[in-house]
Amino acid sequence: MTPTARFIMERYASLLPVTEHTPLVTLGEGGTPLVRSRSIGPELGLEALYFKLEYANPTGSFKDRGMVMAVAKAVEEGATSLLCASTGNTSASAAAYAARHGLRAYVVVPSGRIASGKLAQAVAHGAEIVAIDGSFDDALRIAKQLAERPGVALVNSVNPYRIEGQKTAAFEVVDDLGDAPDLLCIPVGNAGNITAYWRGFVEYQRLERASKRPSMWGFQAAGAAPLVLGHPVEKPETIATAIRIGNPASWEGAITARDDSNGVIEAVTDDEILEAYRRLAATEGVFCEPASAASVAGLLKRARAGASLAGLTAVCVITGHGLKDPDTAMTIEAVRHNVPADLAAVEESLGWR
Ligand code: AN7
Repeated sequence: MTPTARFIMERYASLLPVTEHTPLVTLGEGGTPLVRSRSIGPELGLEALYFKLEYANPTGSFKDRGMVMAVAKAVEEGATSLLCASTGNTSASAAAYAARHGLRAYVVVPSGRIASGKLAQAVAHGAEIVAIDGSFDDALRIAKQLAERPGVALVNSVNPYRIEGQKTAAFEVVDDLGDAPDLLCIPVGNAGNITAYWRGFVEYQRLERASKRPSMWGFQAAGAAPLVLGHPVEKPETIATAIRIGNPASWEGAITARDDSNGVIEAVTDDEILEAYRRLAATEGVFCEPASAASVAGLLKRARAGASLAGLTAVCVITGHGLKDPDTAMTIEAVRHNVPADLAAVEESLGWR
């Protein structure tokens, strides 16, 4: 036996669609840290604020939890290829697991709208990449049609195994805290993740591993907020390219999570996202991608609007790593350029002389 019990297919096998015929697939996903906030939580008067660092998964985003389950079932069912539409992270994850299991990966992405780190991953793992002149929603529509070919497994979150694998993040939160938190703040794009967390919390309460379920606070980017508006958005636009989605596949799941949990789904502007993004990096040591910062931006916004947080325990899901999107990080002018290679010049540039 290898010491892999923290990996989700082993740790939560009895709560997943794992049979004796399901291969154990792992690149080390799951078991991600739940790190306590030192700055934002105390400022907001929360009893405790935690960041669930899903960027600590093997390809740098939460997608690996669902992907490992989808790939295991695809292999079990004899698929030879994986296929997905993606704003970037799903394709990076699919490409990695496909490479590991000798499958082809086909990914359809919106041209020019994928953060460079994510595209680099898909390229490195040898995926077949098609960049369309259209949105993620166009890409998903086309991918669903392509997936009718035999031997091809569609691994977007319309694949039910994706949601099953992803729900294990909620299990881990409860296992780490000893009970469910009061609030779960999460960015929402295609809405698979909020659907999955809710399922996980509901199942854990049913199993009496949690005494309660959290209120689900989902946050969309203001330029891509169909769930807030109540109708699809034709031309979604946001700096948070991961959640630049106008017609979420798991629409119903998100609404159920919101309503059954007495929660909210609200919009945050790009400026609010960037403020939270910078604050997380500069005061918490948490470097995430812009979409992930939407969870914290939303919490800050609701606090400013007067939401009463005193005495509550909240978890913000940090879905993807900051290194995915170096271009956004580098919009902060921080490097002192063209400094001569001598001590005095470096001291001078630092203001030490
Ligand atoms: C970092 O990779 O949709 O609401 O194709 O990459 O479950 O879609 C990514 C979504 C949040 C939103 N944070 O999650 C894709 C893709 C990050 C993401 C989301 C995504 P869902």
